[in-house]
Amino acid sequence: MQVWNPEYEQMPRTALVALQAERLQRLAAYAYERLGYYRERMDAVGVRPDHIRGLDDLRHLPFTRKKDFRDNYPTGTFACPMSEVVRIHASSGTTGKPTVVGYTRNDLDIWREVISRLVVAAGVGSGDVVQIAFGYGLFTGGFGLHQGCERVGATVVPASSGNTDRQLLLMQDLGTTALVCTPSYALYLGEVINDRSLRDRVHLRYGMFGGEPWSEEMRAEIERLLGIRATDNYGLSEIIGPGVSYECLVQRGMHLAEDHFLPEIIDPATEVPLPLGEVGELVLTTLTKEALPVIRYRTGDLTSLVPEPCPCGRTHLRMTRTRGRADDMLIVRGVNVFPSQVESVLAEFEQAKPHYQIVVDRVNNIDTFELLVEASEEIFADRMRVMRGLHERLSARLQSVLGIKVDLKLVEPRTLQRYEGKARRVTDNRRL
Ligand code: DLL
Repeated sequence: MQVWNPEYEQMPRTALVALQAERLQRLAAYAYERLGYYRERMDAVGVRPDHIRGLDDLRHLPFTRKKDFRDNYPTGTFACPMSEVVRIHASSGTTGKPTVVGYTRNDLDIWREVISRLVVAAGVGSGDVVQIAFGYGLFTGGFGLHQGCERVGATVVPASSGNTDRQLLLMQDLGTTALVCTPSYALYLGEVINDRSLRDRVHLRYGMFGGEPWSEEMRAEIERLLGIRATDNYGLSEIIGPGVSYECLVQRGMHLAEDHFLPEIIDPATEVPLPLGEVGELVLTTLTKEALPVIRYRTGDLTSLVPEPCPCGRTHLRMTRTRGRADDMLIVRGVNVFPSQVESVLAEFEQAKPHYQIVVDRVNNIDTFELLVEASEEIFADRMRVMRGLHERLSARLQSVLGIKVDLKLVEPRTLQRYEGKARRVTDNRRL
């Protein structure tokens, strides 16, 4: 298995920890000096940069939240003058203004470096034709993957998102070997390729996916439909974009680029750091960023860090698939429900497809949870009895896993919406 930068990706843990500690010290001083909101918070608890001597001192530093980006909109979070910022990206906030992020030339070099690691870890390199179907623009997906793919010497096709017919044309005519997009879009492309009997005309071998939560079952379906090896890749705009963590071909968790991003897992309620291996909220500190240094950013993403070393030889810790953000969680009749639970249940039923839509509402003060699921072609045709059987078994299983009664509707194949970018499977009509 290829490794892009063995010196750093396979650095012995003791040396890595020493490097992180040194970089953390430098970061604390840099942020204290340049960003008023860190200085105020550190002063408020009596912490000075020279108190930060090792990784154990991280817990003395303040947390950063999404709200800090809103309060300092658009560029009050930048630690250097605009003349040193060479790139801007933004993520569309769920409410109101976008989160604006900036990069110096050095930051772009770091980004290119971590994406190169991601690409090589996924099995892709010089000789591959990589079709990037993430949006190019303010979203970090398109440009983020682009620069690393070029760096490793792959041929990049910057297709951007959408226009499925054109994606398929390019894929066939240019001999695309690796696909980059959200897992939702990969699933859709897989369906279309099979429906149109194009499998013999596309030559995909690898997929580098990310940007949204997906399940192991969905990976299996995408790999089957497209005949590829697919890796999961995690990142967020506030930290750098894609490239924060990436899977190798062992496909058991995503290696965090720990020389640049320092992870912690905390209990989201108490904010207390949890021991290695436990599930909690991922908190990230950037160790080398110049334009937008971030200390202890509360990602809202729930995951755990894997203590065991990876057979691939990389020494950087792996994080497990995120179950989604803490704020994806729906509270329905007082019960906590994650859309990812629905997806795992659907995967147990061969006759149900992984396409679903959840509609939550409140009728006469009672929460309703409607779930639309596509049934497979075979059973939809005219086999009412089989459909009824599936409906009964799936309803019962959902109720036992989710702990609430689900109003299940099986719908015709290919009638629910498909997504070119990140999927939006939940509509919450309650005015809470
Ligand atoms: O989605 C960056 C990215 C682009 C990552 C392309 C990977 C590939 P944002 O738009 O700021 O940035 O959204 C970040 O998306 O906090 C997670 O909740 C979710 N997310 C991203 N990747 C994954 C993943 C990009 N592999 C937010 N699994 C994060 C689960 C993911 N959730």
